[in-house]
Amino acid sequence: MIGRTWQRGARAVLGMLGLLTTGCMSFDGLDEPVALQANVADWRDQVIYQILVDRFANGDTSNDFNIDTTSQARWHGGDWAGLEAKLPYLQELGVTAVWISPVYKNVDTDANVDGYHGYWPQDFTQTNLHYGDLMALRRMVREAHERGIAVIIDVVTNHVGQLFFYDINLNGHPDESVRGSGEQSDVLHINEYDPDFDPRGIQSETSLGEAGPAPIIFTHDPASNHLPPMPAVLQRPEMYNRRGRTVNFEEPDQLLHGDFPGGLKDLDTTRCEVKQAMVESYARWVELTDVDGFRIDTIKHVDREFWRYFAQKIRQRLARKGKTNFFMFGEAFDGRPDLVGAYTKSELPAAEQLSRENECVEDSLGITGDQLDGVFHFPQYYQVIRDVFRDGMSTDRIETLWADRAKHYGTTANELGTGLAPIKTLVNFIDNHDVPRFLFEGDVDGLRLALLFVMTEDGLPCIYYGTEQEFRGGNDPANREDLWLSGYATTGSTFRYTQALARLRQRHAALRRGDQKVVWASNRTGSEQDAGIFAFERSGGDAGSSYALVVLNASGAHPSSPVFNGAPMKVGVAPGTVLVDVLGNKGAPSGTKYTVSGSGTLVIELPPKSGALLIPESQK
Ligand SMILES: [Ca+2]
Ligand SMILES: [Ca+2]
Ligand SMILES: [Ca+2]
Repeated sequence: MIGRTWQRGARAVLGMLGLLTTGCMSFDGLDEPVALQANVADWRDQVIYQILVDRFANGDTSNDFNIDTTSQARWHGGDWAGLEAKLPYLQELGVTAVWISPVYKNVDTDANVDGYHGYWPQDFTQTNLHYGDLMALRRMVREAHERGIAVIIDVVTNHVGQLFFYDINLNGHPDESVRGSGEQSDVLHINEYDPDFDPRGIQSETSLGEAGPAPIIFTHDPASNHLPPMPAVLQRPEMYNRRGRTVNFEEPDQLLHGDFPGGLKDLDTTRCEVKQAMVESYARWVELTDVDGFRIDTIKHVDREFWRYFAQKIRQRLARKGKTNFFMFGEAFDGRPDLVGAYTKSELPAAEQLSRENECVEDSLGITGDQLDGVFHFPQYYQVIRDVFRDGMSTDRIETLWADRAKHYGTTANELGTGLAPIKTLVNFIDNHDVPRFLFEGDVDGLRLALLFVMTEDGLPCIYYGTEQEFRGGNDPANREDLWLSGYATTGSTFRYTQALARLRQRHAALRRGDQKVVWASNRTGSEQDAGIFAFERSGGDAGSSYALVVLNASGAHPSSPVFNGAPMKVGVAPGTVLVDVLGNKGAPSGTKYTVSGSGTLVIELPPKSGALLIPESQK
């Protein structure tokens, strides 16, 4: 029954699209492209909202096959039609860009867990039928654009889903084999779907010993969508690293070339065919839908040369077709700013390596050093969102993090990119689908501070769906709640607070485009004077005369002020300037005024865990 439903859906889509590709690397003849255009003038103006499509809104019950809403690890029924219907909700919140789950066809279910998240690619050329067909995706994107909302799709280039096994014992079947007696030798369990890493490649073995590289065998189970990958070039064994499962992420060979735990088969991203297939697949999704950017999964598990090729060839191809200002930002799940920032720097490889990389180039545009336009600010997640706003550590951690930014992140714009240096378009987030939600261990006041911070600092704020509804799920999958459980209420205090911040960010150019300067940070904690205070100004840069001052008290212990040993905070506006708190906090309502003293200092006291957003009265 369930299998038949799936096949009916698959046939319907194939029928609609015309025909299935047969040759390798052929994507032509499938569908009509749409007119591409740049829908975003300046990415710094955007407020991104992250959506797990399966969990956001269910707008079409005809695609609800295999769903089980009683388990967090199963399909729940959300789709693009649902997202389209809820665009007014996002508009009301102040969202200007959505980042959605990967759009292609996924492994449907594996080992009793479903591919509802979209990170288990099977067919890069077709839509995930749980989310809808190509027309539904196009309609949603078009409707979003009409409402001034850009669309970013999630892309995976590191791996495919659990699509083959290593036939280690050469019997043609996927086995779980056990070796050793436990007396003279260790007992060893070997799962042919997910054997441990071997730097030589997974080896086959018989009773006589090793017998050369283990063949890989693709599985055929339409009911769970375990089928050979598409495009067909990915059915060739040499397209994979075939070294088995990563057990030590600190070991570079394993980090880059091991199968991601769960049996996600690692592509050989140094091969021209793989590089070209990924550019072809993902450029095509843009050409079919006019989406505006890529959020790129697991970048630190992919060879660096791949990012040069992928980013440059995507930009060149899309720009030729009218899609400029395309934004590509990556996810390196790591707290080290030097590692994360390295993907945003222009870095030409040594001559020999460059010449090898250029062998994959089929046009006249040779490889340069350019990589991605931005990255998730994971170091900030750990060092600020968690340490300062959730756990109350000293605010000089923020100053330290910011001080080193120019050293770690790219400071020049990529050719044919967003027109902005990556250091200006870091993606600042509080929650995402891979970490426990802030409220799992933090409190609402701390969450508000974090929201104030990411919505006013340099870079792009990214709100994870449900944060505005005060969802508090823990680790994956508990942090992937159904948004419909909230009733999409727009009256909750955190929804309203986020909305107010988004509006203020739109109104005041300083909050989007101004340079950033720390005017107060403290290494004190607990009951010490000025503990928890952090203050920064945004002005200058591309903000004209717009000015903003943000003052936070992250301390939960006591009211605090930016003053230490009698020396108050100095600010960058003229003596006598009247600054207005346009946000309001627990201690003072919106509209409260503060006057800069004759010596350029400002006196302000903030209750525990609260913040103020100060704008000159003349600019209010
Ligand atoms: Ca549905
Ligand atoms: Ca076997
Ligand atoms: Ca890899």
